[in-house]
Amino acid sequence: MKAQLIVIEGLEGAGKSTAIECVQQLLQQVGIDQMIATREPGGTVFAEKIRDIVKATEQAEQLLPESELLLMMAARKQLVEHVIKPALAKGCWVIADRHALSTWAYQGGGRQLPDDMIQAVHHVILAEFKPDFTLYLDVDPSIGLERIGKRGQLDRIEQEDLAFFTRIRSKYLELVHTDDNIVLIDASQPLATVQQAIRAALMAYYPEFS
Ligand code: T5A
Repeated sequence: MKAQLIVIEGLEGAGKSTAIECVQQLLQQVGIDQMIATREPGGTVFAEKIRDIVKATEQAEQLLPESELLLMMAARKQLVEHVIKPALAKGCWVIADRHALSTWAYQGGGRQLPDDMIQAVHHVILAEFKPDFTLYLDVDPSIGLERIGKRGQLDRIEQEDLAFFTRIRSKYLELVHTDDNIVLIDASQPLATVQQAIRAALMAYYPEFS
């Protein structure tokens, strides 16, 4: 079977890190041993530097939404060309913690940048490149923020108000229904139930796994 790009999306605290482990376990169980996990922004030397910039709470000046959009896209371009495409080309599966849907949700929904601006930059950077399958972990922002609040310091984006995250969730929900390759998982449920739902969604999408 051709190597696939599987993306995990969702708000902060939705449980993406845990979901990635769950996907990795299932792939191993069905005999896929060549796989890597990526995160966005990040995953290459330059993309990790961009990650530091966008997450830093100490900002010498306000990072404008348009600049944030371009930084996210620059990080993605580095990752796609230097890591994701080469991995897929040699038959290695890629499990990604966030990808382009995050930009639509955060910079589009959260920052309220117009769709045509995002589409224009997206097209320049990625053209027709897209994930094979996406799991969107849906959680009310208040639950996600409560989960991450327990780990202490919040980064620049995590410090935004509830309305910002509510707009992001609305955008995710709008987009999920426009693409058959995206499956919504109710991530407010107990961890074991979420993991069961993730496995079921993957088995349904990839009948070869059964
Ligand atoms: N961003 C990113 C953009 O604005 N635009 C873009 O284009 C891109 C790509 C990335 C930031 O950049 C933004 C989005 C982000 O703000 P990040 O640190 O990678 O920053 O942030 P997140 O991806 O949101 O990572 P988080 O760690 O915050 O969220 P996760 O990975 O979803 O959460 P996870 O798995 O670490 O879980 C958090 C806690 O909840 C518990 C876990 O055990 C953990 O303690 N938990 C549960 N508890 C109860 N029930 C469940 N079902 C649970 N699931 C998890």
